[in-house]
Amino acid sequence: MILHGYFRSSAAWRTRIAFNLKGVAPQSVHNLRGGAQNEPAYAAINPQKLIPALELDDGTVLTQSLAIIGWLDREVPRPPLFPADNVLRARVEAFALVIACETHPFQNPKIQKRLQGKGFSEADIKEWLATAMSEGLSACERLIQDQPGPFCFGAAPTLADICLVPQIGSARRYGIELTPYPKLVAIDAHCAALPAFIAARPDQQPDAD
Ligand SMILES: N[C@@H](CCC(=O)N[C@@H](CS)C(=O)NCC(=O)O)C(=O)O
Repeated sequence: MILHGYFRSSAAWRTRIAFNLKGVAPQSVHNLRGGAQNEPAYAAINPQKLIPALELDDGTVLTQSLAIIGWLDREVPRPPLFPADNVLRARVEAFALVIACETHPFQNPKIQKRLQGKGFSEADIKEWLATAMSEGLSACERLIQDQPGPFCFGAAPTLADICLVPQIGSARRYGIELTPYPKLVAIDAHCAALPAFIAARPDQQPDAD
C-alpha cells in the first residue's frame, strides 16, 4: 500500500494520523515539492492532482482524505475513529466537514496562485485566508461547546480530532490568533502528547524542510 503525501499537506497529515492510530504503516511517497502533483505521472494516479492518494496492493487508487480514512476505519475497525452513537457520529462528521470542505480548501497553493494571478495583493490574500480560517475555527469551537473533552467528542480520538490538529497547525503557520478558540487549543495540546499524533507531524516526515 502506498500513501502519496507531502509533509506539509494537512489533508495528508489527517491520513497519517489515522494510519498511526490504527497501527498500519503504508509505504510513503512524497509528491508536491516543486509542483510534482501537477506532473502527468501523479495526475495519472489522482486526476484531481491533489495530495493525498492511497494506492492499494491491487492497484486501486483511493483519493480524498476523508474517504481514505473511512475506508481504513472499515478495513481495520479497532480503535474506531467514529463514535458508536449515531447522533454523535453525525456531529463528528459535521465537524470534520467544516474543516475539510469549508476551511482548508482556501489555503490550497493552487487557490492562492489563482488569486495572485488575478492581481490580488499578498495582504488581501492573507486577510481573505485569515477570515476563512477564523470562520471555520469559530464554528468548530461552537460545535463542541457541550463536549467535556479531552478530545473533540469524548474520551477517544475521532475523525474530528484527526481533522482539527492539522488545521490548527495551518492556522499557526499562517499566524492566525488562536485565543478565541480555547477548547480547540486544549484538544490540540492533548493530541500533541500522543505518539500517533507526534509521528504524523510535518516535522517528523522524511521530506520535511
Ligand atoms: N479534499 C481533499 C483536499 C486535498 C488537498 O487539497 N490537498 C492539497 C494539499 S493539503 C494539495 O494537494 N494541493 C495541491 C495544490 O494546491 O496544487 C482531501 O481531503 O484529500
